[in-house]
Amino acid sequence: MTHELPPLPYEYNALEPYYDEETLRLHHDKHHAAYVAGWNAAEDKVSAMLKSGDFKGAKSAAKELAFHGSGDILHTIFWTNMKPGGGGEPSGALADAIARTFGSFDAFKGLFIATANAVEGSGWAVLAYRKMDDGLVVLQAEKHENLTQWGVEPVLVLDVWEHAYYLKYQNKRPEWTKAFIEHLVNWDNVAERLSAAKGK
Ligand code: MN3
Repeated sequence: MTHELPPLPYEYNALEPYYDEETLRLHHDKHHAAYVAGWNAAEDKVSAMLKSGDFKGAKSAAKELAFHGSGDILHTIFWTNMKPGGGGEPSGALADAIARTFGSFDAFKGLFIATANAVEGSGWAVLAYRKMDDGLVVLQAEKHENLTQWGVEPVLVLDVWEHAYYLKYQNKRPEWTKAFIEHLVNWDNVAERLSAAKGK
């Protein structure tokens, strides 16, 4: 799949004076575009590895998928999270969920801004929905990813912490991962999870 830079849902000067035209132009046309290009390049690398059977580049490709893919996903959400004449307070179900989780809108706002201000280096503050328990949570993302893609629903996970395999496999993680994929995966469960995540 080729990823494309989504157009802004408003003019470049539409968020003035709070977000200036020059910054928005650079941010969207240069920075966001670079993440889209990086994501496509990383996927090309993966395709090449799958064709050749040479997986030496797997680690760097995974890092680039996480970084550039998350960069595209977060910016795509970010542009639509803003509008001319925005601000104020939410209403309806969102307001209810925020009040239920954080106590009040003002309390949420305090937490969200403090979280954003305290990001170490480059990153984001994120209000996220957690499907598992129908929960809301405020998080930081260092860089864009560390090391996930926002918006994904895990359907197959493999624990490679040593606690997951050390007693049996000691330091031989590749034996553990091989055993997992060849002998342990419940693909019916993975299929069910995928179907549930798709909502059908
Ligand atoms: Mn940015």
